[in-house]
Amino acid sequence: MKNNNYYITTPIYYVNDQPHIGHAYTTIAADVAARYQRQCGREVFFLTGVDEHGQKVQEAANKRNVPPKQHCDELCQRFQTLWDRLNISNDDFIRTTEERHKKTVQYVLQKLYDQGEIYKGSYEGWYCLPDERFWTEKDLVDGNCPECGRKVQSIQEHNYFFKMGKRRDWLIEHLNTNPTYIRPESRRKEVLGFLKKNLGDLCISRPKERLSWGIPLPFDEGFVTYVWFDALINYISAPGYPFQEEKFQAVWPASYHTVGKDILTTHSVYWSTMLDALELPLPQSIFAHGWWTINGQKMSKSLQNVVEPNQLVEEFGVDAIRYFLLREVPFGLDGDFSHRALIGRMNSDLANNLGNLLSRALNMINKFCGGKTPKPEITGKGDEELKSIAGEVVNGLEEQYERLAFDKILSSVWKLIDYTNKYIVVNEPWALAKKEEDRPRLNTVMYNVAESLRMAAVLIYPFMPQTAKELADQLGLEADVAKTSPETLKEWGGLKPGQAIHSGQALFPRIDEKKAKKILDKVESAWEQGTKEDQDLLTIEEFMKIDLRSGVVVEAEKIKKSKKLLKLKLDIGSETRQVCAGIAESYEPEELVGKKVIFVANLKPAKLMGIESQGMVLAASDEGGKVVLAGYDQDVMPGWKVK
Ligand code: ME8
Repeated sequence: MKNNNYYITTPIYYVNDQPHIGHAYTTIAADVAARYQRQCGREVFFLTGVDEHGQKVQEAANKRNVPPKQHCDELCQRFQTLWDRLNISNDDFIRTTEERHKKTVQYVLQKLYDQGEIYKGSYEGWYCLPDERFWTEKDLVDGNCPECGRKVQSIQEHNYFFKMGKRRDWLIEHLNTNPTYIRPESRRKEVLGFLKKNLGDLCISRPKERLSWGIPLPFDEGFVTYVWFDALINYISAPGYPFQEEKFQAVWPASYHTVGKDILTTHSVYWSTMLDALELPLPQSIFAHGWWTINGQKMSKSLQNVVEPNQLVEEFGVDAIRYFLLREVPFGLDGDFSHRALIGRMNSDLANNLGNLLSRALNMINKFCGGKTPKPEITGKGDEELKSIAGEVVNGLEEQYERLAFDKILSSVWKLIDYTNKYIVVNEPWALAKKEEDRPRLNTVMYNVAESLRMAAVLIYPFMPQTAKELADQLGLEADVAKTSPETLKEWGGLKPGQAIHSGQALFPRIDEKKAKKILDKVESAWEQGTKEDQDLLTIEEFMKIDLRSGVVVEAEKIKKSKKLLKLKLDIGSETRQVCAGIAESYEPEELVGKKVIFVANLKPAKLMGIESQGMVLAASDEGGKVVLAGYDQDVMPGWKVK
């Protein structure tokens, strides 16, 4: 960390679709870190934004039939609205279509071009359209894109390249000498593994005739900038590089780039080498977190409806969602989202352990102590343990935040909350309240409980800002939890005695079985609908299993007793196949001989009217039974693959 500054970023999300729970996850995590650092008194710059150029966005706009900029404006608004709802405290929001960003991208391109770091070359190889990535023959897995498994296209064109490959040894050295550059450790090893292979140069342009929606190269109007080269620069364009030198110098290098594991290579390899070429220092750490599935399934458009972040906030409240996402799964590992687990945690951790503790404590302070936090007098059972648990929580914080170990932080705060509940049970304030001579002890017990709750308010603030403020208000705290450094909690006893409490609503209402059932039933029926819609769709892999071939009819005859079927013999290049086709009402056998058809070659053989059929010919048909064979608009040879 440079001086007292802390600069944290999220990826800038594509505006090709609505924000979903995965986007919310990274953004909430970065928000928690930013809020904690602000509490500690650091100068925080927290950046998020949207990635608006490139093929994906252009295609999404085309699909909606609106100009790309209008599409971006509308989708960008959805992200911003969601971040407001999720209480995201970003200091800036960058859009890659903004002038300030374009100017920086063009500056960087020109600078690297002038330095000889960018050159024009010709590219021949494979291209994955949805991922917008180039691959060499060696990279392909079963002939498909190694990242997404989809089909790649063969491509040949002139383009501009950034000299990335020559920086491979330097980057390996940087990773070896800076073990926390990529976190968690398992991901650093993954990147080192990736770098073992040869590292090529990075194609940083796209010819305008193929893609127009991008930032033009300043030195060649015929090209736009590759979307990843454009997007990564957001991390320096937002803080002002190179036009606002002072502002930029104050925040760069970033303390943390938080990203999902899907985009670790682009950050650790492309971005690091780009920065090196610009002679800028590298960020301190890149953290790649894991992947959320939904009830064990990959997020998809239809399932996404069930866990749409706005709906979740409406149903469960913002803080419960923020808490759940960071408590349920260690940051860095993959996790599975389920409403059942969310309700479970809301009831146990939030309503029972925390919510009940506050309402019990305030009730007793009202009843036994005249509604004011008492002054502690006599020490006794459990005091030392309570203080020592609180000490452990506070002392571990800095290091845990340094590692972004959110689940660990929360579990240790809940250890304090759980122990405070036990402390009440062990000390029985209701019994102490019965005897005047026990009053000094009662005062200590109630003071300690309130002090523990005050600590909890400060500690949970980064995760649950609204709840923390509500907790602090009910306890009657004067200090703003957002500005109370957890450092100050190192000493037990910061709570001022004599403060009036203000009991209010329960922090978290319990979701009883009836309500839980209603929610789960609703989710399940939406879920079934969603998965059904999903099942109706073929993946590209499923489609590719169908072996479609061109075939030529060499023989055709009627089948006795069948009005509809004809028996055909087809030359499909490698062999002759016999098939039965339901086209007898539309075609005479003689007119079929020599016809080129589309043929499904890998269908299980079947017997129709006692005749073996090994495949199927494709045809269109209307409601009235008219059938037209599918064919070609040019001549084809038997056995060609149809795709
Ligand atoms: O990749 N689980 O944008 P993107 C967890 N524009 N996190 C998830 C997730 C899931 N199932 N799905 C998405 C891009 N994410 C580029 C980034 S940065 C210079 C350019 C989160 O809209 C996660 O943070 O595809 C992932 O890295 C990011 O969304 C990808 O967002």
